[in-house]
Parts: sequence; structure tokens; C-alpha cells
Amino acid sequence: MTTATSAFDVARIREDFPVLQQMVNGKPLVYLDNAATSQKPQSVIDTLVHYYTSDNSNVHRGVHTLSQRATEDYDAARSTARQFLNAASDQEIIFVKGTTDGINLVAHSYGRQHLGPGDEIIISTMEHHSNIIPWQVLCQEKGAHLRVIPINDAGELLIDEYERLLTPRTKLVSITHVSNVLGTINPIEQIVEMAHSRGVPVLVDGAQAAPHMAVDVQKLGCDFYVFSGHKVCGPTGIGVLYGKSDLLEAMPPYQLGSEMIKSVTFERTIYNDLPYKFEPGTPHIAGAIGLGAAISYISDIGMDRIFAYESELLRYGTERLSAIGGLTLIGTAAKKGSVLSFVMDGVHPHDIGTILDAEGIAIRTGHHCAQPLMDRFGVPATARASLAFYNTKEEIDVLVKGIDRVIEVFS
Ligand code: 7TS
Repeated sequence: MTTATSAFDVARIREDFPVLQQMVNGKPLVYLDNAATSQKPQSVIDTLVHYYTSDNSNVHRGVHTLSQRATEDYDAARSTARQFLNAASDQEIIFVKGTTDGINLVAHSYGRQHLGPGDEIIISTMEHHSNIIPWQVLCQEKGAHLRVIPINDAGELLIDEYERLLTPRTKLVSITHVSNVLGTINPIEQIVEMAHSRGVPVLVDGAQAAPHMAVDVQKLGCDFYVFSGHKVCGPTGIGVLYGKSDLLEAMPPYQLGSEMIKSVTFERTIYNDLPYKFEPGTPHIAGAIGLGAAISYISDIGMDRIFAYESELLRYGTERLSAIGGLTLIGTAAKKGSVLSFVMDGVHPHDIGTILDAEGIAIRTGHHCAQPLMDRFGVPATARASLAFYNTKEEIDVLVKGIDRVIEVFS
């Protein structure tokens, strides 16, 4: 039995990730681009291979044995995702392509149904484009308006400003749990409480939270929660949209065809029950089953232990990077996930990334699909090292050495 404080055997964990055991440009790979996508443990790879080797079949359509096996595993993955989020029922778990797809589903279905001229949707300055554009376009279509919660220089939401933005015109709040650039962990319970006291539902973009901390949608109280499989050690092309069942029941389907129906005549169609109403067409069966394996893997390690370990890595990384002259950290919130975004005097982030790559270090550089946030900080781009539970302090030391090399090249 593991607890949040029991020793975290990172060397043992790293053995589960074959991709980490390689040299890149003659140096041991140091993978610090986890906010873009996470690496996959052998158990997830094996699950995918097993599915395609032994069980490959379509779900819900066949009486035959393979179809039954595939269906059982697909349904089991949904239950695993339900437990992971502590949702009340499997019906509240919709398999989608990922976070972007999940937000688009809510915008097209709930948004189109509920938004009218003059209405408002609240987002924040630190949103990923995936949590901006669907609402922007919906507002344009409906004659509604997007309102944006400002942030302070540390990258924290200004809650008083949020309070002011909540008005009788507000129809939805859509906010990230954790910023992919700043690492800021937003006070979701408080945000939800303030919205709900005015009857406003809340969607939470959990893309950068679900991989790093325990998420309990009932405790958070949010109405929708979305995350991507590929960021929680699962496959690409699969993700989860959680929605409260009464909201999902009342929403029209987003896409139409096959599994989302009960019966069809040329005159009319009766839609299927939840969650199938929102899963038209043959789903990403292998992806969902692989996601189930990924959630089991990280849950076995323990989300609280992952959070505690990564917090210590973040503390160490912050201390080391802060000590480097000419380097400025972007995102210094008191409550922060394991993201280190930075800029360096006289060096373009792209050059930082290129020099680090030559040292075997993978980071991301650019605007991170958060251009309005870049504008807020007055930078065109940042370099970003994003940490996962399989990273080590030694790897942060390698990063610091790599940054020393960048300084050398540009001095
Ligand atoms: N929301 C947040 C907060 C994200 O960080 C991302 C992806 C998305 C939504 C979109 O997720 P997707 O799985 O649908 O693509 N963020 C990043 C990133 O920071 N670097 O690459 C992808």
C-alpha cells in the first residue's frame, strides 16, 4: 500500500517507459515537454498491442465473441475514467478525441442551445486557444460577447474582477484548471461556487490538471470537465468529456450518425441514451481501452504522490532557474503545477530550444497556443520545460547545464 508520503522510486518508474531509454543527438534523452504530450508506459503499449492482436472488433454491434470482448473492455475503460474523475455515473463520461474536441462539443451543443444576443461567456487571460476560439466563434454567431478575467503579474486570476464580470447576462464560465504556460492552479471550487450562486454553469479545461493531481468533479462542483488521454500517459485521439447527467440529457447531439440513435425512419430519429448520444460513429476503441490502462497506471502510482513528487521537482527547478542571470520565469503563482516557462535576455526562445535539443533536452518553445497570454506578458514566445512524475532532479541539472551552454553561445 502506497501513501502520499512513501518513497517515490523514480528510477523504477522510468523503467516502465521505453522511450526514455534512448540517446538523442548522442546524449541521454531528457524529456521535458510533458505539457505537450506525455510518454507512454509499457502497460499502455502492451494494452494497445493486445487489443489489436487479440480483440479487434467493433463495439456494441456484434453478438460474436470478439465484439463482446471489445465492448466489455471499452465499457470498462469508461468506468475507469469515471472513477478517476469521481463522476457519479458512467453515463456522465463521454469519450471524445481530446480536450479540444470536448470543448467544441459543449460549445456546439450546450452553447448553441443556450446562448442568445447580448449574452456573455466568461473565460480567462490564460486560456489555451482551444478554450477561446470555440466560444469566440459561438459568440460571433449568436451576437453574444466574450468576457475575459484578467490576471496579475504572477499569473493569478483577479477574483474580484471575475466577480464583477458575473452578471445576469453570463451564460457560461469556461476556465482552465491549470495553465499550460504559467502552471497556475486556479481555485476552481471558488470559481464554481461564485458562478453557481448566480445560476451559471462552469466548464473546466482539465488538460493540464488531470495528468498531475487528483481530480474530483463532484468536489469541484463543475458542470463539465474535459481532459486529453495523450497527456495522462494514454494514446492520442482519445479524451474525456465529463458532464452532469441532467445537463447532458437536455443537450442536443453534436454530431449525427450510427451509434448515437435508438431508431431511425426517414421522418424522424430517436436518439440513444447517454453516453452514446454523444458518441456517433465507430469510436476510438483502442484509444479508449489504452486510456483505461493509462489511468490505471497513474492511479496505481497515486495522483497525490505524483502531485507531491512533481511539486518537489518544481521547487527545485524554480530555485535553480531563478539563480540564472538574464533568465526570467513567466508564471510565479503561489499555487503552481510543474511548468517552468522562461525567457532569456537577448536570446529568442526558438534558439534556446534548438541548442537544448543538441544536448538531448526536449522542451517546447513558442506561444503554446496561448497568444493572448503572451500579449499580456509582452513576449512573443517563451521556452517551456514541463515536468512529469518520471522526471528527476538530475534532469533539471542537465537542463541548467544546457541553459549555461545557451548563455555561452550567445555571449
Ligand atoms: N487546453 C489546455 C490547457 C492545453 O494545455 C491543451 C494542449 C489543450 C487544451 C488542447 O489539448 P488537445 O489534446 O485537444 O490538443 N496543450 C498543449 C501544449 O501546451 N503544448 O502542446 C499542446
